[in-house]
Amino acid sequence: MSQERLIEIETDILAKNDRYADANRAVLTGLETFAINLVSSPGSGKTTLLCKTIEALGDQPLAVIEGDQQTANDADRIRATGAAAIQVNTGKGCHLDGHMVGHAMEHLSLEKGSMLFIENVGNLVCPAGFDLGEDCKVAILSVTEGEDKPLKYPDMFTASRLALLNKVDLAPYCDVDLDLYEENLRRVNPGIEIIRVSARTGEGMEQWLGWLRTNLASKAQSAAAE
Ligand SMILES: Nc1nc2c(ncn2[C@@H]2O[C@H](COP(=O)(O)OP(=O)(O)OP(=O)(O)O)[C@@H](O)[C@H]2O)c(=O)[nH]1
Ligand SMILES: [Mg+2]
Ligand SMILES: [Zn+2]
Repeated sequence: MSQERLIEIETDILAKNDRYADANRAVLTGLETFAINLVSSPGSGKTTLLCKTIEALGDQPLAVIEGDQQTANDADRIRATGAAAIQVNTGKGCHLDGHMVGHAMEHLSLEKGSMLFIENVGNLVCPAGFDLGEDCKVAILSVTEGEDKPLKYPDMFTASRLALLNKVDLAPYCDVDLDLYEENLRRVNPGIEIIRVSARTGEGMEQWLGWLRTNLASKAQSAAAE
């Protein structure tokens, strides 16, 4: 296949995805629901952090869409907290797309004023390119991954509004420089917000919960103004 034809197909796929994403966004705006697309490499702690977040949010209405190539493990872990979760298995696919998320949303009865957490497939590359109709991407980077990851995978960190620097409880054992993590995140995205957290010890959780509540409130305000 020629290079031009490949580019044509890729452009078609992304344009189609954007139409599904726009439809999802319209539904979410109508519901004044704040949707975040959680992106990271495999094992950075997305599900663990989500379970802790759900427990800490108490009676805040919310739902979760879980993306993985195989297994229902993560949706099962979320449901164990009492929250509603839909698992999407992408098979050979390596990211969620707007169409998959639209179908998953049909199976969730989202209340007005909810938070919708979409845990993407663990992959620091293509989830950056696929809009799901979310309000923002939140990148999770754990301290065991290496300070250079934002420089090596800049698209993901450029596309994210917030970076959660997770597993800070492990920092003393890993010979890492947390300031350098932050410096490299800001080199690729000067406007990125950063919160240091530990899903294990609860460090930083209050700040993260505050960030979620503030963003939900501004979503409700802007949705009401539309
Ligand atoms: N020490 C420590 N371990 C953590 C922390 N957060 C997650 N973990 C551990 O990291 C491992 C991976 O966590 P998961 O929550 O499954 O990671 P994930 O990003 O959801 O993984 P995938 O969905 O497979 O991409 C588990 O063994 C967790 O217990 C943390 O803050 N500190
Ligand atoms: Mg997970
Ligand atoms: Zn992919």
